[in-house]
Amino acid sequence: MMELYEWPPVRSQRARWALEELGVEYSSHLVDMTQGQQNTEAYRAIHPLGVVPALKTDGYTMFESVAIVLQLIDEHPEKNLAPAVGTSERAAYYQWSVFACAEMDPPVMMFFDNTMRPLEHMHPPGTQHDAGLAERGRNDFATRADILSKALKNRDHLLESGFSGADILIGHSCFMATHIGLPVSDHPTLEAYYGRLQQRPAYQRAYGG
Ligand SMILES: N[C@@H](CCC(=O)N[C@@H](CS)C(=O)NCC(=O)O)C(=O)O
Repeated sequence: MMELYEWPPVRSQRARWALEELGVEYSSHLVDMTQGQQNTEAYRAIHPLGVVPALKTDGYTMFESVAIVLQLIDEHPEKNLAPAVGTSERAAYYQWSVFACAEMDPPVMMFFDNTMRPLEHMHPPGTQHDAGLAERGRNDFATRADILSKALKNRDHLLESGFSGADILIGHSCFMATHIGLPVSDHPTLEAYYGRLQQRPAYQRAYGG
């Protein structure tokens, strides 16, 4: 059985949401960040950076939330969560999937690190919140939210062909932004899109509500 290493509600939710969409059976290992479990030798053998998520299967162990989602979806082509390789839809799928980790995560984390992250969990220890960096995170997030809003103007999902793994990845960015106080509501098209994603039963199972 697949084993997911997670500590909700962080980026491990992307993997959980994909597992729920695909109907894959899995077990959950909570890596308690408040107890430093991410830094144990046992967990570092699974994820050398000591962050979540990581996924252990009969055949492989892997980390990186986006890579895990893409791999799981490839293992279940019958669920149609990824367009055919080599098509223009696949190009859009790659683009938005990578956009999630390369362009959405950094400003969201920059904002979180400089507003909500408890001082005792700052890296390196002793670092203080920096209001300038928080503002930069907010502005960079807004720029990217505008780009997504334009892409979603006349469609329900990022791909013309409908819901895909790219929506799981960007949808989690919307969740995280909302969760830490970055206003998705300033971007009505993106907010409506996120609202549609939240209606999905698999989303509700993954995010607990
Ligand atoms: N690029 C990685 C980032 C993973 C990551 O940084 N996860 C955070 C939670 S969102 C974490 O585990 N942080 C542990 C810590 O800050 O000590 C991915 O997308 O999987």
